[in-house]
Amino acid sequence: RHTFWETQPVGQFKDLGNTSLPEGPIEPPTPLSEVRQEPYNLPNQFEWVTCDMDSDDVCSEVYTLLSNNYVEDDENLFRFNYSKEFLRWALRPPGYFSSWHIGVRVKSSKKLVAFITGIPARIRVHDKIVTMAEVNFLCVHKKLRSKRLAPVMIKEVTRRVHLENIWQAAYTAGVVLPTPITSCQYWHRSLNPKKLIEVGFSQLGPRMTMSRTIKLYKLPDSTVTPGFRNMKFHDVPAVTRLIRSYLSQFKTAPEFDETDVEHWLLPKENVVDSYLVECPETHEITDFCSFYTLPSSILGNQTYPTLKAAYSYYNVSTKTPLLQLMNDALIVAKSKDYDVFNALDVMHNESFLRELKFGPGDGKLHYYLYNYRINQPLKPSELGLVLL
Ligand code: YNC
Ligand code: MG
Repeated sequence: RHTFWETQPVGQFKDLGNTSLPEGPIEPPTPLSEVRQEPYNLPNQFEWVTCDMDSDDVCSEVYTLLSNNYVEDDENLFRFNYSKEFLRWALRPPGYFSSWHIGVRVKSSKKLVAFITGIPARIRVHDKIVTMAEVNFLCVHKKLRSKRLAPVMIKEVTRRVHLENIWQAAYTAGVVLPTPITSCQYWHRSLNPKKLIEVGFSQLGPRMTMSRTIKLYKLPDSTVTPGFRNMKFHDVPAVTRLIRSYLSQFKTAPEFDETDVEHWLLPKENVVDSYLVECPETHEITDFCSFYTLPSSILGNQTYPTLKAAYSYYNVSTKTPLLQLMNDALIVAKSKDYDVFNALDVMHNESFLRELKFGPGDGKLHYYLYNYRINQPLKPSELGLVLL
């Protein structure tokens, strides 16, 4: 059934529940000299390119490909619209490789028609810290679908990852492939219910009027937690300690150092927002919350071109109850004019979703590891990893 994925070193459906297989790499690394030196073959009209995301022109081409051809919801009402600044942030973390930013162009016109990326990351799986590639932004132009280009793209990124002596990867997808380590659900908290209903993102509940709905989702104008403020550069060491200690409780989570925290969590306008709670008496940093900005294009709506969405990222509560911390996150997102706040049911998120009036989305987000077997699937709450 999965003619490509059945050939790959990933957990296979037939092995589900077979506890005799050892946890860890499925295949051992091969000597670097045995890694294929030439790119995989593409159909003759196409060529591989490495996309230099420093270049404004290349970044714009990637932006345009994705904004017209990347992920849509099941009903094709919305399509992710990652901004150029977001793509630059997502693709250039500490230690990134330009060679993992892979494009396919039409030879004759040079038009960019496909894309796939990897970035390096250290991810702990149970007690083992594994250097991996996080693979994302796999996209084939709508006119070139179902021609088996995706397997070639995946093999080519794999080859380039291997050339850096890295043998594992992590990725998420909306589709079911062999074999998820966990399957998560998105939850949505309306901030601008009138617009969300008008564009078809949500529906008026039974026996609800628009004005009752607006009242239901109303939020205060300012945050309630004393000492709640924006994260600053000088907070990087304290936030790193806080987040490292918090993530250590999950069965799978990134292993962040200060350079990672500076890159991934220091606020970047319209890309990532981070807040923390500094105890007014002791000046200790006790809690942290963050979200990233990922708008969606609203397909075929004359009034509203985009939905402004915040996505819950990493949150840490040690003193402020998580519910109160996330309520403050909703308040800042609302004051910054986001339409909706989204969160997966990972980490401790289930403890606030219903109470803060998030509703379950349709469709799932499946998490995968490449060339790494785990003995038992995780519960979403055992996962401490959020990919973009
Ligand atoms: C997907 N999302 O099952 P089988 S997520 C992985 N991830 O193979 P074709 C996918 N595989 O089942 P199309 C996949 N979607 O026969 C499909 N596949 O074994 C598999 N959509 O290829 C599929 N972006 O070229 C099948 O399909 C084979 O033309 C079929 O292209 C697929 O970024 C796609 O949703 C997704 O642009 C490119 O539909 C296209 O349909 C598209 O005939 C809209 O492909 C955008 C979209 C996906 C977002 C993402 C994560 C990707 C992870 C890829 C796997 C990485 C593995 C690790 C590599 C490094 C390893 C090291 C070390
Ligand atoms: Mg194809």
